[in-house]
Amino acid sequence: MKKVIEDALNAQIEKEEYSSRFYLAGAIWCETHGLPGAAKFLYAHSEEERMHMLKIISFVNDRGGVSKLGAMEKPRQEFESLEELFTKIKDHEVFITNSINELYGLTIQEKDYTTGNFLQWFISEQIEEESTFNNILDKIKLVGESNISLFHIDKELEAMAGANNNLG
Ligand code: OFO
Repeated sequence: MKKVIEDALNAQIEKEEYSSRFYLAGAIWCETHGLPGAAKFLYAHSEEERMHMLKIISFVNDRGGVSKLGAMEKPRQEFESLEELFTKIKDHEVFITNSINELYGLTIQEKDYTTGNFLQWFISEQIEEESTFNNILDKIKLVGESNISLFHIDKELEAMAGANNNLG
């Protein structure tokens, strides 16, 4: 594996690890603000991000590179509301999509089609994640944040956490 690709994959490993901590911060906020269903959903998503990180680590190591862990920035832990939290999550996923796309572009430029092929899974995953978080955010905006609305959104997120237990 070329050094330039190895470095770019290592940078992505760091972003996925950050994503996992970011969702963990969101889960903690929900759990301490009376939203156990949303917390369950975000804890599960934090695990999912860890799986993304491990997927890349294993690919780098298998292809003759060495995975490197970066210094982690502490994610934000305070949010004004559930809407603000999910807006930040949606923005973060757009950032990750752009990062994966750039990485894919680099593999084309470097004619590393093996890594390009590996990244296809992440490209599809990002389409799915952006759509999931857009839908959740639309729902939160639609119903508002009265106690009864939050109660129902929380139940819905809890059901989604149960349905997404096959973490990929
Ligand atoms: Fe949210 O998909 Fe990885 O970062």
